Amino acid sequence: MADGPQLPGVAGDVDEDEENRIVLHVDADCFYAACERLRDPDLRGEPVVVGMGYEPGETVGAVATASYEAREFGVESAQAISTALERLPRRADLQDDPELTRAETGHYRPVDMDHYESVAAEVKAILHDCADVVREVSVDEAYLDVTDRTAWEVVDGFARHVKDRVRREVGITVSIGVAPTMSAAKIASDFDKPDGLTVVRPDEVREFLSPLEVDLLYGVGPVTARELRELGLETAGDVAAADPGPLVERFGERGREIYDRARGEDDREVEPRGRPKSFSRESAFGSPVEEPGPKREGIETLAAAVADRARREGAMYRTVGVKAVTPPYDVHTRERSLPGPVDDPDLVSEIALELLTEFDDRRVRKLGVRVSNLEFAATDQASLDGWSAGDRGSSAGADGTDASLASETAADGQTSLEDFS
Ligand code: TTP
Ligand code: MG
Repeated sequence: MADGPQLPGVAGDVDEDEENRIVLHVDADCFYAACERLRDPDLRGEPVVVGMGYEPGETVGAVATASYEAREFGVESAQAISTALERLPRRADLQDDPELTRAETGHYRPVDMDHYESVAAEVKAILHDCADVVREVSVDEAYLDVTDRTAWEVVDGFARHVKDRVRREVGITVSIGVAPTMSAAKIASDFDKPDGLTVVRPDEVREFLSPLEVDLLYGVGPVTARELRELGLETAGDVAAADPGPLVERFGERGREIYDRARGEDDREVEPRGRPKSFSRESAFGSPVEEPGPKREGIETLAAAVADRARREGAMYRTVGVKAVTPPYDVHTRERSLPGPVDDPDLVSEIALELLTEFDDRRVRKLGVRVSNLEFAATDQASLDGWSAGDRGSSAGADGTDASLASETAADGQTSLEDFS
């Protein structure tokens, strides 16, 4: 009976810190369809399919996404549009077919990335407000490290607050997974979709993963999953309990990774994106505007906001651009480059106004200003990186089924967070 009771955790401080990282994975629910509902409230509660190629005469095309009501009919992302139309005919074709009932039909909408990116920017601004470290992975998906903002005891409330803010301020729902690792958080966000919140505490990770099908593990697509099954490994728990030797033999380094992930081990840190490539801001009019006055005022406000943001980030710019969206939804961009980088808000405004003159007698529904060709003060270049491939943690991504989206945010780095206010 020499010493008093030992304080738990004194020994492995470092390990414990790692174990206790709190990672949120946030993923919007049926994102493109949710965006369509924002501008057309009649679509709420209805089956909605967003995709290409459903207009009469078109034969090729695919589903980008389907609302959860449309998924009930068997419509899903990446499906041929012809299959989707068989399972869920268009509401627009209702009167042509006496056999059809209204309840068997759905609404089809074309993909409009410009609109979805505007909505995504609003969501991401909120996420950046809620966390110091945010990694944007795709247009509707991000990881947040919130270790310094909350604690495991209260993280449910924290995550609910994030969900509430997005719903109130943007009008769409997101699902959130909370876990001590990125891969478990990613799986958790998908666990209870839509509008889900799943918290996996550090001592629950193995138990949480164990019953899941191997397809859900990071880096496992349909082909790998089939091979794992052939080895008798059906669930993450099977993989976790297996001898890693044959896995490494069969799949190489990736085999080790699959094994680690199945055991809940993942030491990747949430790293923010590298330097933004541009700063932009855009704003929509309530209805299309033709008079030059309000258009010029809009451009001046946007130019000031963008220049201010660049200055706060310590960035100089060499190129100034404007965007004008004319009805129905035609996007025009114009830009001009300077001989060298500047930090000059008046010049941004002046150039943007000049570029706008081309649209003086056109109706516009939305305007934007962008500065690009950025140069940052040399001092804090240390964090310059973050364009690694293989970012997408989803098993779908690993098999390339959703390549169409991987580049959405990558194309412009953090630009999109600033868009639209
Ligand atoms: P996801 O987050 O995979 O899908 P989702 O948001 O529509 O639905 P969920 O509720 O299951 O998260 O992808 C985000 C958006 O990316 C999606 O709304 C449309 C687009 N997308 C494609 O264009 N093609 C695809 O194959 C997939 C999977 C998505
Ligand atoms: Mg989503």
